[in-house]
Amino acid sequence: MGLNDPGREEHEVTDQDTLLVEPPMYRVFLMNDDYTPMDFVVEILMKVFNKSIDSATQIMMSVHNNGSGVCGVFTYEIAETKTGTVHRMAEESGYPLRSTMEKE
Ligand code: TYC
Repeated sequence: MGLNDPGREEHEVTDQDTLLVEPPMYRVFLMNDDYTPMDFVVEILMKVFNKSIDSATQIMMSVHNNGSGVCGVFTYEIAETKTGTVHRMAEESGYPLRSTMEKE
């Protein structure tokens, strides 16, 4: 099956078809602040965004130096869940770390 399935009917690609095949994707960002410890940000990137320690450290340093940085690209519900998880974990630890999401 799939795009090359000979039985697949050809038809005009409409906006609705595009939505069904490719859902909108959202970039999730971490924002820099002056108070959240670097180690905590690395832990978040590893636990919530499944980054290796090297990749997490690179992203954390980029956010620290540039003000914000992309942690990953997800469908809406997954992006919302990850953003909420970042905020819950930060709040539980008493840090002001913020995460935002933006449609690609
Ligand atoms: N700027 C913070 C510090 O110097 C570290 C930090 C990095 C905070 C990334 C948030 O998203 C962040 N402790």
